[in-house]
Amino acid sequence: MQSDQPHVALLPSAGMGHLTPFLRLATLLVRQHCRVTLVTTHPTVSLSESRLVSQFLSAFPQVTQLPFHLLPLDRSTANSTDPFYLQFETIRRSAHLLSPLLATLSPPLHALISDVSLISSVIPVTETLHLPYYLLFTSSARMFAFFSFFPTFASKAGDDPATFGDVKIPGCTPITRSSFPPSLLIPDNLFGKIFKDDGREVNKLNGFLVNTFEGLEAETLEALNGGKVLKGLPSVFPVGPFPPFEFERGDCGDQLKWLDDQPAGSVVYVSFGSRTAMSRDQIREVGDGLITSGCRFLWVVKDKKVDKEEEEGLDEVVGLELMERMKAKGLVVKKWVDQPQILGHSSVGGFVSHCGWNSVIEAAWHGVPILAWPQIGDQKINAELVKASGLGMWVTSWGWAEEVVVKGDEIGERIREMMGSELLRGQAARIREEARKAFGDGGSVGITFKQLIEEWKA
Ligand code: BUP
Repeated sequence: MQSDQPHVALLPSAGMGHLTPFLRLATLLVRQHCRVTLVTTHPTVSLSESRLVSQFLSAFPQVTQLPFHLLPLDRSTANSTDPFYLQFETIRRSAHLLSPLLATLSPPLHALISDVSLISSVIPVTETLHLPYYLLFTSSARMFAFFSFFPTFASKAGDDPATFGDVKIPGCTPITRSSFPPSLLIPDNLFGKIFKDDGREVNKLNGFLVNTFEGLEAETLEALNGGKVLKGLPSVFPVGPFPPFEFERGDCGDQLKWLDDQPAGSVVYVSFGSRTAMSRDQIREVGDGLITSGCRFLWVVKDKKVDKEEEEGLDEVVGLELMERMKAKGLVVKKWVDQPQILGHSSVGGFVSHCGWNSVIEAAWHGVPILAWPQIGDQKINAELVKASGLGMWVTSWGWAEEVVVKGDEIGERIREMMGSELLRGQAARIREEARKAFGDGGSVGITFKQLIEEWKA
């Protein structure tokens, strides 16, 4: 470790979609010879989170772990049933405990990088410690523009979700009300409250790191850094694409072996991320759709929001008869898979995805076209971008998970369309090239990290 390199603490919040990019960022910082402290919250919501933290810490013994034991949350005072949003709130209400923990670190910190849902609770900590404060925004730059503009937009609409219309963010393609995260349209919802409280404070931070790159989000990055979205907004650093790293590798031998036996580009990979609890009816329509498509497929089934609650097997969740019918062309699993390795396999030619941002970046990294099917949260805003960038297609009429059950025939038809599209394949390949160029020697990732490190050392 070079003694003049900065010491940076990372504070992720909850869920694999947040933890994964934090650990990828930590890896990149270690590679840049930074000293890294990882704040690990206890307890975590899911088993996958604790497993990934252990894998990371074993791979990087030079990283300091700072355990952060959370205070119990009185749930009657937090208006949500979502275990991940409740965890955000638990961390927020425990944040004051961080000051003494961070103050004892040696050598002293040069910066703290936290997750998005923690901003207004972490500001008092960084102010007390006179610590530069950065955010790793774990979604797209487009979603970040929406997040930073939202308080201005909402206050003009009298802070009443019933009156919210489409939002025209200066310099960005407009976002329709139907793409807003549904929780923002529920009055007094916990997520909406955090979103607005944090959004109001963005100008107090030192900067924002986003796992994106010019080749994917040039227009929005220009609007953000050109002062169009919000006057006085601190710099937005496009530090992506974050590639997947060795420490994340999971046991996926069975799936890779199966993929090895399939022709190049013939398999559609289907996953709706780590937080989607799909209904039984919809799961069965997806199964029918996969059969109807005539394509080979690898499908990750999930019917609970949190992995600890996944008790039933595939035969119960999908149904024996459907499982039998799917055997000829597909592999169906109900467990954590190594998605980056699957997407990187030459037999995978398309991805039916919920458009969680990490999944989008992983598809871009491997040049795999996406059929977007957003389920919750920021995913429609990401899906708009997937479509606009050419990385994939999106059937907007499919709606949010809880709104409608999409029929198998239609799913099958759209999968066939994506898998047969030369145009999408070409566009995804071009985006892959852009992603590799950004990450490669002399690319924007290295330049941006250099800039950040100089800023931290100053
Ligand atoms: Br499920 C699953 N294996 O089986 P997103 C997910 N992943 O490697 P999300 C696996 O988890 P939010 C599995 O590669 C990605 O890195 C996947 O993050 C990995 O969506 C990560 O794509 C999931 O951002 O989170 O989980 O819905 O909505 O918070 O972004």
